[in-house]
Amino acid sequence: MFNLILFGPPGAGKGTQSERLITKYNLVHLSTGDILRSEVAAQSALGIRAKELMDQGDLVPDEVVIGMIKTKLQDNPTATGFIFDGFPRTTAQAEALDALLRDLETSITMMIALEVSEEELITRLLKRGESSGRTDDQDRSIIQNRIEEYTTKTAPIKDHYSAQDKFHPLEGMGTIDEIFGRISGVIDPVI
Ligand code: B4P
Repeated sequence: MFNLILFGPPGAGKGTQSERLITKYNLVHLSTGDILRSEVAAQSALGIRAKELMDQGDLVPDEVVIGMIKTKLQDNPTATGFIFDGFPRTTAQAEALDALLRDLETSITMMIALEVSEEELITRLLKRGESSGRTDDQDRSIIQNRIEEYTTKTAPIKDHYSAQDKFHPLEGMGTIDEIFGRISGVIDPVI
């Protein structure tokens, strides 16, 4: 199996690049942001609880997202690989993911981290907020909080995968095509 973590701050291009990568490499896309937003839309108990946190730009509790990922892994027993987009976002989530994959007798192949300046992140997210209807993309202070959550709770995960020799930082500025080319350049020799 080929299991990729696409990593980066909010607005780095994880969702955008994942859409292309799943087609090129025939992978199953697991985006915790998308799964949470579908729970919110369905007004499930989980969605109602998550909405308040997401609207403020705070992370949803670890046990909630770990449970979601576990279910999705079980739902896809014949997958040839997964793209994890927006997960893991804490060290506890990274440790849980390692254990879940171990149970399936597989592991993370690599983590690709998209590096983008804070100014560009804010510009991209505010632009998406004009059309997406996403509350968390429309307010500069909420975007700042999401970046702060990333810096304090998510960025340290780099060390977890660096220690396993799986961490690949990449320039995330440029056109979507240019960045896709850079990502493919890291994956193609391995897959
Ligand atoms: P996510 O849905 O993961 O939100 P995101 O980080 O904003 O998405 P992404 O980074 O994929 O956006 P993209 O760059 O593609 O999370 C939302 C919320 O859900 C979190 O704040 C949290 O509350 C919760 N959550 C999710 N996962 C969680 C977890 N594991 N644990 C706890 N809580 C969790 O797109 C951004 C914009 O940039 C788009 O408009 C795109 O068109 C544009 N763009 C992309 N690439 C570009 C480029 N090269 N140039 C110009 N624009 C570009």
